[in-house]
Amino acid sequence: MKTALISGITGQDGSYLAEFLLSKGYNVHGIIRRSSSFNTGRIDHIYSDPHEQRVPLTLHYGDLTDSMGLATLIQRIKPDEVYNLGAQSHVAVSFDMPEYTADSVAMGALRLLEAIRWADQPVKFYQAGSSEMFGKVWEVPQRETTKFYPRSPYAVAKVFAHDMTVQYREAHDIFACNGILFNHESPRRGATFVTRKVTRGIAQILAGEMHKLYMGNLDAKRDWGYAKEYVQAMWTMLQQDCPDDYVIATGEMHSVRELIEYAFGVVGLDPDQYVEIDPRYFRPTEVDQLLGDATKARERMGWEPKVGFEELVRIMLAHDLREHGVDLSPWPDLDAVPPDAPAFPQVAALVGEGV
Ligand code: NDP
Ligand code: GDR
Repeated sequence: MKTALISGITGQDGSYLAEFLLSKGYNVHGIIRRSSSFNTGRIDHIYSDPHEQRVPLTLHYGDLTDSMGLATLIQRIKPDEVYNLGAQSHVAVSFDMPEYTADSVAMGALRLLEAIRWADQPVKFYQAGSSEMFGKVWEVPQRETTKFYPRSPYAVAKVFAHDMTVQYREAHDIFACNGILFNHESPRRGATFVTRKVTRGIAQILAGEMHKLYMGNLDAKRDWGYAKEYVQAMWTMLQQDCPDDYVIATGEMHSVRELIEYAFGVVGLDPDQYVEIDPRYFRPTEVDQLLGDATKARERMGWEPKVGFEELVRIMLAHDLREHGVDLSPWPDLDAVPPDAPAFPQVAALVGEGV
C-alpha cells in the first residue's frame, strides 16, 4: 500500500485528491492548519475516528511556513508521494498580503523540497502550479513551453515554486513534477472565487437572501475545468516513468460575462436586474485571458477532460440551489445532477468498514 502526504488537504483540490487516493487504496496523510474554528468541512465525510484501527486517512497539524514541522512530518510518515496543494491561493488577496503569499506559496514549496532532499527514502513530489504564471500571455493558447509573465504576487510566488521544483529535479534527482493547472472549479470551490460567487449568488437570490450580486472585471476570460478530473491528472503525473511538467486545461475559454449570462439563463433570471459592478473587485494588474493547450497531457498520460463549461456550471448551480433550499423541480436538468459528496462511493465504504 502506498502512502501519500497532501498539503492543503482541507481545500477544494485536497479534498478531491484525498478521496481519489483513498479509492486507489493509498494510506493518506494530510496537513491541516491549526485554527480556532473547524476547517475540515470538505473532508469530514471521509474522516473517521483515529481510535479505530487501520484508519486510511490521518490528519496532522502543520503549516507551510514551518520548515521543521514539515521535515518532521516527512521523516515520520515516510510518504511515497507528496502533493503540495497548500497555498494562500486567492490572487486578489495576494496584492494585500504579498509577503505571506510568498512565504506559503514560494517558500512553502522550497521547504517541502528541502525536507524531501534529506528524507531517508525516495519521495515523489507534485507541485500545484498555475496558469496564472502565464499572466500577460506571450501566446494563445498557452503550453508547457510558453514563457511566464506573472501579474500578481501570487503568480510570482508560483513561478518561484515552479522553477525550484525543476531545480530540485535536475540537481538532486528528485522525481518532482509541476502541474500547470488552469482554473478548475466545483461545488467545493471557495465562495470568493468567481464561478462559485456567481452560482452561490444565484442560489441566494432565488432563496430571497440577496438582491444584488456585486462583481469585478466581467471581460476577463478563463479556461474553466472540473476539479474532480484535474486531481486525477496530478496523480497520473507521479505514475509516469520520468518526472515532467504538464499543462492541464480544457482548451475552452469564456469570459466572466458569459459565465454570468449562462448561469443566470439556466434558471431563467435576467442578470441585468441583479449584477452590478463594484470597482473594489478590480485588480491592480489583471490577467485578461487564459487558454490552455493540454496536448502533452493527452498524448503522454492519456488525460482528457470530459466535463465542459456548461455542465460544470450546472453541477455547481445544482449544488448551491440545494444548499440554499431551492426547489429544483422547475429545472429537470439541474434536478438530475447527483449530489457532490462522496465523490467516490467506495471511499465511504472503505472508511465505514474501518479499513
Ligand atoms: P484552496 O484555496 O481551496 O485550498 C488551499 C489549501 O491550502 C487549504 O487547505 C488551506 O488551508 C491550505 N493552506 C493555506 N495556507 C496554508 C499554510 N500556510 N500552510 C498549510 N496549508 C495552507 O485551493 P485549491 O484547492 O483551489 O487549489 C489547490 C492548489 O492548487 C493551490 O496551491 C492553488 O494555488 C493551486 N491552483 C489552483 C487552481 C484552481 O483553479 N483551483 C489552479 C491552479 C493552481 P485552510 O483550509 O485552513 O485555509
Ligand atoms: P483566478 O480566479 O484569479 O483566475 O485564480 P478568480 O475566480 O478569483 O478570478 C477569475 C477572474 O474573474 C474576475 N472577476 C472576479 N473574481 C473574483 N474572485 N470575484 C469577483 O467578483 C470577480 N469579478 C470578476 C477576476 O478579476 C479574474 O480575472 C484562480 C485561483 O484558484 C488561483 O489559485 C489559481 O492559480 C488560478 O485560478 C488558476
